[in-house]
Amino acid sequence: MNAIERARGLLSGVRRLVVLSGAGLSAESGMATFRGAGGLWEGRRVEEVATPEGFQRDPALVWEWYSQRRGQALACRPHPGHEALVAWERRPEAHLVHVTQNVDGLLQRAGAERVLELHGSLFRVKCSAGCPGEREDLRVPFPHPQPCPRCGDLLRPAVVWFHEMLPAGILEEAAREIGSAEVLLVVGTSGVVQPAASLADIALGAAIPVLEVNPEETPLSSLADVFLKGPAGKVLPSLLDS
Ligand code: BJW
Repeated sequence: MNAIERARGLLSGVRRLVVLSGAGLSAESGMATFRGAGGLWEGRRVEEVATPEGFQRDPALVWEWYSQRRGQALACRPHPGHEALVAWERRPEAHLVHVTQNVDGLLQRAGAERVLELHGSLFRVKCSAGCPGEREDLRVPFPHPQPCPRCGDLLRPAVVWFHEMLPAGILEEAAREIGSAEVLLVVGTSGVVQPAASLADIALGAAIPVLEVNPEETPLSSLADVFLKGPAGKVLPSLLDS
């Protein structure tokens, strides 16, 4: 039996599926991943654009970067991998939850309904001084600097930068969903950024089958029940279409 047949066997009869995704899920739509050749971090100091300190130092530079990323995301379209996930989610009696590190909104644009955005969204803004609440903002380019209507401090993208906590309660919710899943499907993440990377440990520790889709091996590949080597846009339709 080959890997795809074994994976399909593990999915057979399953209702509760959690999909833990990363930048690789959006790669075939045209979004750059972060790490590796041609990645967003190549030739760039992460601290400049993806830390609270970087934003304090140069908010205009950071906003410019996120305006470009918004524009890029809006120009992309979901691909057959997203569509296969959403078709599975729409099966009668299916309970599929997406736990995604992606901030590009592509899963939602494909029609996904239950999406936990661990690292926030390119399309929301919040107060950099911590006033509660976030609001949707789809403008490209983003006209900056914009003051928080409550306190006058600067608005910032509602994404999670390094050294920041994830949105309140989201990690616990993701952990609960994974703990009660019948299968965990991990797609397109290098698995190096914490705490998202550790979520797969919950499934491994509870003997919940873990399937991984990625063209490259990751630290999870040798631990997963089935490693499906290949791009999401090809592997997911053949894994999930019945
Ligand atoms: C394909 C494909 C195709 C290609 N099909 N696949 C413990 C130890 C050490 C450090 C830490 C630790 N705990 C916390 C830290 C610090 C830090 C961290 O993890 N650092 C590591 C890098 C070492 N974590 C944090 O700071 C987190 N906060 C936190 O822990 O708070 C507690 C705390 C408070 C105070 C002090 C200290 C701690 C927050 C992390 C936030 C991450 N934010 C970013 C930016 C979001 C906004 C934006 O988009 O600009 O999130 S960084 C970036 O990495 C982004 C991603 O969501 C995240 C993960 O990357 P992802 O998605 O895996 O992408 P890649 O590029 O790495 O991988 C792509 C994969 O796709 C590859 O495997 C390809 O092969 C594959 N692929 N084509 C399928 N077609």
